[in-house]
Amino acid sequence: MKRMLPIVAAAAVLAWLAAQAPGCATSGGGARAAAQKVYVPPGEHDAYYGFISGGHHGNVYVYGFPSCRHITTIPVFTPEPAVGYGYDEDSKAMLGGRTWGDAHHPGLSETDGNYDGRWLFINDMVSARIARIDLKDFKTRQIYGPIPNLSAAHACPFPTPNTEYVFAASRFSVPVPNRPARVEDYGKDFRGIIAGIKVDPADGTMSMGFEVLMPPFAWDLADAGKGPSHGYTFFTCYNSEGAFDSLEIKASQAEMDYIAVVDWRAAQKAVDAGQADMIGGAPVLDPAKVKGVVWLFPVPKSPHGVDVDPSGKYVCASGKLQAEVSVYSFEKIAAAIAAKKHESEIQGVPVLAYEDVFEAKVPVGLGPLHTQFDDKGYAYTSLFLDSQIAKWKVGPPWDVVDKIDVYYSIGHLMASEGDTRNPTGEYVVALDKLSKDRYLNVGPTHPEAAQLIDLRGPRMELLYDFPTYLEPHYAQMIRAEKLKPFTVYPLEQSKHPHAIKRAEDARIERKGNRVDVYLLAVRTHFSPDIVRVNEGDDVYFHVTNLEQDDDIAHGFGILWSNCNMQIEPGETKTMHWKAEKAGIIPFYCSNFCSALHQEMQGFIEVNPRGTVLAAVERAEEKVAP
Ligand code: K7E
Ligand code: CUA
Repeated sequence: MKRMLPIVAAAAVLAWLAAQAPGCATSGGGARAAAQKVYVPPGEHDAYYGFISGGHHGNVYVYGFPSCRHITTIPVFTPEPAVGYGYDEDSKAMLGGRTWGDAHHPGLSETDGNYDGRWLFINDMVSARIARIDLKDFKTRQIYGPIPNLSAAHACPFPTPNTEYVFAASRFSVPVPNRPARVEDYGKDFRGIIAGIKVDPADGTMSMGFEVLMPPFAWDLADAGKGPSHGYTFFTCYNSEGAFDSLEIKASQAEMDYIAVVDWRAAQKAVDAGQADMIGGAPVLDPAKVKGVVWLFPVPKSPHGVDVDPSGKYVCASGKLQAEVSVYSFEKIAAAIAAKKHESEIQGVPVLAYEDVFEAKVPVGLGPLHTQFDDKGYAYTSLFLDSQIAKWKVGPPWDVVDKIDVYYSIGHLMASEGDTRNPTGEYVVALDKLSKDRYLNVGPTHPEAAQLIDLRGPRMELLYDFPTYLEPHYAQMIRAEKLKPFTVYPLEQSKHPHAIKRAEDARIERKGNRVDVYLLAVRTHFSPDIVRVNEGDDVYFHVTNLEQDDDIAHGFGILWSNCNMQIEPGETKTMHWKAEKAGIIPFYCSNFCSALHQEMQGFIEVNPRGTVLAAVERAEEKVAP
């Protein structure tokens, strides 16, 4: 620079400034150009669905991209009174009495390593559960777990390329089986678990596949291999030091922690061959006794994310306390496994040598956490400490080609179809932990922040900022055309045991203290709209919405109670209500459905105990003109 003529230096500065301009969406023409790229005209739809985890809110937020509009929230591990999730009998049973979850990682189902739009899985870390959301109706249809022996399912669910399995691993090791123990006996009595949960290819039903006993490290994140690495799943860990107190110091001592490589086909085979011990109802493989299922290899400095590139050739790990992403070659891993080349063994798990599997180090910057990919051979790594995303070349010379600032302290990032064999390379969304000054002040708890970034040009370009509610971790983005959700539930296909399909079937049945009300909801009345019961009765309202028109949902709310639910067109739901005290209790449609929505109401007449009522009462007996 010193020998440069001043004018050349000035030109260089100007050129540099010009190069920065596309990244600066906050001024003048740049802002206008960016606004056009997120603008979805009224009446038109977004190109992508984004599924963003709700963290300790226990649900999933659905956004449209590129508009960044919040479209809906899917309740998963947390009750949602507006729609009656956790209030009607089926969803209440599914939640099993739990009312919160900590949802970190949405995992879209895949076929051939590409999102297929059938299901979305998501973990509840705290109770080691996995939920399946059906993308035909955006409803949670199964909650599997608590998974036995496993404590804190954080590395979860990360589906395999044909959704053969979803996985879970212990973030906090505990005794296996859990029993009274001294924390000081951590190294001796505590164990981690990696669980492979089978997914039924026809309907997505999850069931226990296998468990593998692991050293008591903090198993952190995972990713499934694809292409050449299909059949293997990779798990990072921290605290290979085995600390059980003051982790911030004691778990950051060692230069290296590990990635575990699980051959899930071999694990299932070993279980099917009877080589597992049943512990807590799960078949558990002990690597000290069963070989050829799991290996470790060293990774620097308390890694967090592990991400397999679209080709399936490279495994990329982010050392939180390192300024680099470490890349490993699957070809080398497979060769070391085949050659049985181990440098040591930890609790029966063979350890491959770092030099035998290592491929490259990419100097991305400070605090790397997670990596996503595009369609042009580039990777994007979130940098928590630098509040940046680094773009780098997957393959020699493994260099960083671009960086962009984000606001602030990014955790995960979501690229369009970024976990598949064919990312679309259009967008990445930064999921930031702190928003600080980006939005109107709403008191000490600020919203989280997210940023939409365009990947289509030579440099990353910030397009838009949007707040999110507590607290996204990971998210996935899928092309909208892959999803074809129902607009109504076809009445003739209803398999609900208490569905009614004709108005004349609406009725009340009484048997002892149990009353079953087969209630019809249709614009703009309930039938029957007078329900007579006795004090002390257990009343089950089976409400069918007989509508077949788009977007005509009815509500069913009972006064002075916690009972409310929403019934969508063609749907039947059951709600239990206890007739505590004689008197009159109104009920009403709680979801605005039509001009006469206010009139959509009824009365429960609670009679004194022992009042004689007909065993069956048909609604039309009263309503008939
Ligand atoms: Cu990085 Cu739970 Cu995937 Cu938060 S995790 S960021
Ligand atoms: Cu039905 Cu409001």
